[in-house]
Amino acid sequence: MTRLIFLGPPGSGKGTQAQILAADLNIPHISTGDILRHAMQEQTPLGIKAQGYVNRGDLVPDQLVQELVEERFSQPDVKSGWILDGFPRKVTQAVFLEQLLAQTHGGEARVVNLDAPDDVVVSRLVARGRKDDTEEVIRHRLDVYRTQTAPLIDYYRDRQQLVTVNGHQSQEAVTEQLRHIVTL
Ligand code: B4P
Repeated sequence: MTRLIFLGPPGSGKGTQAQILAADLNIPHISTGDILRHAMQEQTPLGIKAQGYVNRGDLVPDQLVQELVEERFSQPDVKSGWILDGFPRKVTQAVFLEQLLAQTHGGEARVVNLDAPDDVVVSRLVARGRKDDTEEVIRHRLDVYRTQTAPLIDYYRDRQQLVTVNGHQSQEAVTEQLRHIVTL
């Protein structure tokens, strides 16, 4: 069964690759960013609480994101596997996820660390042009990534769950490598 977590700086290709692979494998693609943006668009209580953080490029408080992940993992489709994209983003979230998985689906996830240099991710995101894709907000998201999310690389390496893939290649080349990894 495929259980994958995508780590990496904003713009490294997490969402892009997670979507392709999940469709290939016919398993859910769970993107906390997509769920938060949908909630913001619908102006649900979660969306209203999250919007300031997302638009500034700050992490949304753990409790809000953890509740939405817990709710998503209570749905039956996750029993056949899943790809998590954008969660966990902090060690506290990783500890939460470990406990949640122990209670529900058991088994460990593999963690794909998609890596790409800052100048590459900035130009990709500026070209995409989402509301939080202005150069100033992107630079802030990169700082947040370095201070809060990058420690997860060592966290998962120590647990022997980590595989690193160079995200600075064509989309097709990255997909090819990931397809290889999921068949191992
Ligand atoms: P996310 O939605 O996770 O956004 P992201 O990190 O910017 O990356 P994304 O996955 O969308 O982009 P990708 O690299 O695929 O997070 C947004 C915000 O939500 C956060 O800032 C935070 O506020 C909040 N949030 C989410 N999860 C949270 C959590 N767990 N805790 C707290 N807050 C949370 O693609 C980018 C662009 O690059 C695309 O245009 C794509 O076409 C292009 N691209 C991809 N691969 C390419 C390649 N190989 N070559 C050329 N271009 C490529």
